Amino acid sequence: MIRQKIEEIVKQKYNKGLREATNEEIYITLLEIVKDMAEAAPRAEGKKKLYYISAEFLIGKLLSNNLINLGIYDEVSAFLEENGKSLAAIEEIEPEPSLGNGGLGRLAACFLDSIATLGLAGDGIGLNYHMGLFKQLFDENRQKEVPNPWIDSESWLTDAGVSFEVPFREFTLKSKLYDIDVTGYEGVTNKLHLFDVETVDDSIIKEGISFDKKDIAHNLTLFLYPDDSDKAGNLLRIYQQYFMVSNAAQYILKECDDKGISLRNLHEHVAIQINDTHPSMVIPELIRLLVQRKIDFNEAVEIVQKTCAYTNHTILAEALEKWPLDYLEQVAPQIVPIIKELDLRVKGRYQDERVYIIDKDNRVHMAHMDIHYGYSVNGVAHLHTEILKNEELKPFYDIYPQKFNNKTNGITFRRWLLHCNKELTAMLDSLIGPDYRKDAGKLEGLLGYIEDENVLRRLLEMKHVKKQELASYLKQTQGIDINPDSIYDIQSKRLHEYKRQQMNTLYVIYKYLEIKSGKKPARPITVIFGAKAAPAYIIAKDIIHLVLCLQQLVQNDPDVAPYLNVVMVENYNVTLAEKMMPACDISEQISLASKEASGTGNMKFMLNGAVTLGTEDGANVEIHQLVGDENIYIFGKSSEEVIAHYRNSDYRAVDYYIEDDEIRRLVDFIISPQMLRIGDPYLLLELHAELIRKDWFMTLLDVKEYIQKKEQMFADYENRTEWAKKMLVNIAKAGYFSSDRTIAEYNRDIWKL
Ligand code: C3B
Repeated sequence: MIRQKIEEIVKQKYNKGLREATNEEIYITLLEIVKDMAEAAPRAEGKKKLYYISAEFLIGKLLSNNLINLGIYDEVSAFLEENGKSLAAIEEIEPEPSLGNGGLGRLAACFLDSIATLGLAGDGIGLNYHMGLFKQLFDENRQKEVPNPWIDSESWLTDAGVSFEVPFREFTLKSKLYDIDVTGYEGVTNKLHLFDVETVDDSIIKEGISFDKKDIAHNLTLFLYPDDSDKAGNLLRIYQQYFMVSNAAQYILKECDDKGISLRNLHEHVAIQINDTHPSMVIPELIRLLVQRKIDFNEAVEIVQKTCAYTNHTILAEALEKWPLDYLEQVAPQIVPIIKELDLRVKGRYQDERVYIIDKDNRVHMAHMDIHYGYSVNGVAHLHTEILKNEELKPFYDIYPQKFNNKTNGITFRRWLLHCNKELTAMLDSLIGPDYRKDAGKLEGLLGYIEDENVLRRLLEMKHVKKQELASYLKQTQGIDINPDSIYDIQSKRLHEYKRQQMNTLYVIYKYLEIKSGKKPARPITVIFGAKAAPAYIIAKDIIHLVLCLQQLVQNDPDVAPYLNVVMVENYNVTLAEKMMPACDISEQISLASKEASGTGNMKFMLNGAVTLGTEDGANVEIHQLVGDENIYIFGKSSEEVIAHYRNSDYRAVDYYIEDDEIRRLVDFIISPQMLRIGDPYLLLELHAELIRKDWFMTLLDVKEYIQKKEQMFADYENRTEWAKKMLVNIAKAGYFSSDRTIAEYNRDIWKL
């Protein structure tokens, strides 16, 4: 049936046989078929529906995933092959939608997949950024940002024919809605709603990714997270957020109207999940719209409170948004009196100024509004939620203990196993049967093979195949050479000081100097980085500069290059992650304990048989519990110790630098003559000073233990059978991290769909 359909469409559209059609033409054909099938798939039934509002949906390419979820991947792939075509090559044609930045956005995408897979009614709501976050280029060992256009004339977007008016202080903008179908694995089809403005105009983009930040009608949906280092940038972000939530609220109410739902019973029919604080203004906006519809203010507040739930993804203060009240006034004055009234009610009830919504500097704490006026607050891993309850949000936990709950993150196994690792999937199918695909806990069946030499050998072979694939992909797409017989040690995630890519570079320096002094490793090592730095985050960009300079140094040193390679992949994104996760031997999860809310890359690596080198942070803690001491490498100070250092302000990086010759040797290498010759002295000196004077995320506190653990790991790697057992346990225990489990818990405890 599907074969016939492909041939028919190719014939009708291009007047060609399949053999003669180009990959582009086949891609467009498949796009059309998948869209039709998604449209025809069943819809979720039920009285209540979830709306997941998020500034980011890092969905990745959709073709393969949709083919898998619709159950036609194998057939399409075989049919194309019979006709001399490769589905893998056709997948390359698809541009990756660039609608997210990091873990939070990818989580939202995994969640949509699981919601639809579980047959639940739940749509995503966000914005349709034409140029995405940005595309990362490297130039003179520096990150350069350029626009990342991803919307072709043929795309997964469908004009939904829906439009709302969004009132701002100085003008009104009319929205236009585009939808993307989200079809679950043997599940239902839900929607991702992406709001846009028709007036957006990419010709206003000047050099790099700069543009006139005040030209709202033309710039509103150009970029995700436009530079907010000045006031105009802050205002633009508020414009985007208000546009997103006003459209969301209007859309939700419209769907209720269409279904004949009385708004007084909204919470019985609707759950709204606020993904981090970017969508927090949905609370006052919804209250405003309900009051407009003649619902009494008190009742409107109560309705909204029973409908909205908030997820916290970070304890980093700079990421918890606090908008100056007068900025909100300048953008959307209509919600300001509502926020003030909500704040007054809080102030009337509680004396503790830490729980106020509007602080004494007239800044609006978005998270505080979410907690007071929502019914659920969740963290994203056990440790993170405990820190929220006992430290960061303690005053709120004291007031509302019943609102707090944990939902440890998860990942969709369709994309992060079935799609990205066909070899491992086939192996699992043959060993434990296919049930784990819908019931991830079944992966534990693999444990029965831990003494089976044949299985262990196949696991090592699988890993080698994926390493070769990554090597040839990087060669083809970026001209990078890596040795598939080396150990792949990978750190891929947003670039941030708390994630401590800089600590990894200190290891690279250590290893470089070791090799220079004649101590060669048992096997070559390839340290791979993938990371974008926020354009205005100076130190993060300095760290990228350092990595790229080290890359140049190592690769051009004939004494070292045969044993050590350093590679920073350009423009790390979902597509690259899909190649890197399965190829990884050592998964770097080395954040400063307490700072990584969860991490989800750690789960993807584990599921694909990498062994974690990590701190007791975020979901690493749960990985550790699941796999046991033997199958993970844990180092570093505990979150309690770290929190105590912050509390007592007693961490002084400079002391470690002065008192420890080894640490000083590594840190000073950053500004050694050879490095200053390669890099920009100003940037390297700036980073060097930062590490000694501030080191806000305590690199020097953990670096020695880190180096030691990593050396231990490389030694253990040489016992290939024992290493394969570690791989096997990691895969077998990864079932807990299926986002199907996470979503089932959200539904059980929060949404109750
Ligand atoms: C991230 C956190 O940094 C990760 O620990 C977490 O796993 C994910 O969210 C998903 O929960 N995060 C992010 O990507 N962007 C933010 N602004 C805040 C948190």
